[in-house]
Amino acid sequence: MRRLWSGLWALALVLTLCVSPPALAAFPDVHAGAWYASVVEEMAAQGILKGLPDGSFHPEDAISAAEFVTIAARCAGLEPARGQCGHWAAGSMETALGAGWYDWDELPPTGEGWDKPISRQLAVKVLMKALLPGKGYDYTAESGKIKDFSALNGRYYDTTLAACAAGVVTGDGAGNFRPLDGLTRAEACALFQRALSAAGGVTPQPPAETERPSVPAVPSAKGGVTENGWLQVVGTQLCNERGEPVVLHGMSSHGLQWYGQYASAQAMANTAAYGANVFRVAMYTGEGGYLSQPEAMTERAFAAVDAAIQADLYAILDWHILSDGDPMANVAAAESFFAAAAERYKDCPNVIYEICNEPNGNVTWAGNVKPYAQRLVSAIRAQAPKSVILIGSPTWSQDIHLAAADPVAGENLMYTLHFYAGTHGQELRQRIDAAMAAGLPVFVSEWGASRADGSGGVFLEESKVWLDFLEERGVSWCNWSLCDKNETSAALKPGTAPAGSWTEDDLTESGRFVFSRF
Ligand code: DCB
Repeated sequence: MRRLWSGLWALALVLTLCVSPPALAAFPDVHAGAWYASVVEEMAAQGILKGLPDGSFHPEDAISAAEFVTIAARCAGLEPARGQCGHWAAGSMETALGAGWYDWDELPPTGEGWDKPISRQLAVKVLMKALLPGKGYDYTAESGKIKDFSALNGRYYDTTLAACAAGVVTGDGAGNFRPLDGLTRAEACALFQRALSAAGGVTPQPPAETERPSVPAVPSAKGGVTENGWLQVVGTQLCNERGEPVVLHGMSSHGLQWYGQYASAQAMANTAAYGANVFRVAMYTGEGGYLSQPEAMTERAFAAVDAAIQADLYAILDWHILSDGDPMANVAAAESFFAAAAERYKDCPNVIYEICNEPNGNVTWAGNVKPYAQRLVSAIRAQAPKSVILIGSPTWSQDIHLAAADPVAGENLMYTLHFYAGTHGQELRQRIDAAMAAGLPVFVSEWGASRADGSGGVFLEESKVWLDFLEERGVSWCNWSLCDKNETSAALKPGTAPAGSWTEDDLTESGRFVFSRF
């Protein structure tokens, strides 16, 4: 009942925003002596607030994320979009997300968390992006004003400190911001009022431009998901929704359990700015990965996929077996992971499933990898009938000749070939030609400019021969890896900040070469 009531309240509040009814007297549940009485009354007088039909205001209830974002959207004059889920706030939420007021992982577009109290740090971010974008501040001066600054997540520094500088955020009586707590409807009104007045009134602002990294932008000739839509495999060629050949180029993450910070929306936007249109999310199974912490790794992998989606990239979700060489060893875990992934992303054209990175050791195609692939293809197909699925092969995904002789039944299946330019050459290239001639669709979901152990070299001459070869054949690829580890296959120099944009100076020899080939 209470939920219904607060939902109605939200609707009434939102629907009456920005209209100009006659000034209202204070709400019966707003007492004249309350600290927020004048703020609420003034906002009511401006027509920004109106009570429920019974005239009440519920000032001490926590404001939900959907309510807060919707009010901000209306104050900023943003047109609600069509809205994909059935929630009453879906239209405003979609527009606000598109305008960059918050990220997918903060408030997922599925509606999850929208009716929960919004945190103060997120509320202030939304408010600042909506009404005072680009507002400056002095870091030392403003951070010194917040007693519990250390409790603030770094991604909210900018907006929180700018809000302090603008006088929008004043802290509680003790000088604390309490970033993770919620805020009441009364407090939210106070925030909106101060931000509106700092912004010069209720004049709608143009939507803030989504932040773009300041790396030299090489527009992709191949296009992202917006341009290409659902992928399909026609013969041996990867094609877009219209059936035109498409080639994907991009980076693979390193192990998410170690270098997850380079699988952020910013990191992906940085590669997209250089022309990448795909990102591979390498979720190790062993070595401290999924098998030892399934929930945490699932969350990280999904967050990375969401970040790729946000950057308009195709996202390869990679079950990164390595020390566990036989995929059958953990087939039940793989089925449950991919069933959950396919359920979550079944309507999403971005996602490509890579079911076993590199089978190795004592495994055969017929005895281990193919039966595994058949089980995983069924598990994924139960949810996602047409998404592209990538299948590995024995010897670290080099034995595509075995797959070509005995392929898995099904549509939109491709087979991975992995190479390292310092180790593998002509022989493997011939294998690709033979496999494709036999009708096998090939995808190079991982290659490195180093030796096969990730170090040595770099072998740029050999890499160039390889990439030219793939280009002539329209074969897609991802490079190992987007991280700052001190190894030659890493694309970033040690210490490169994951949160900012990157210049040529941040890239390693391998990184410069690879990024130039997107
Ligand atoms: C693959 C793996 C990938 C591995 C790279 C480079 O393994 F898919 O996970 O990455 O190729 O070896 C490396 C990282 C290191 C990390 C290590 C263990 O770069 O930082 O310490 O994983 O997690 C291959 C590929 C081919 C061959 C051998 C391996 N091969 N291998 O042809 O012999 O031994 O991992």
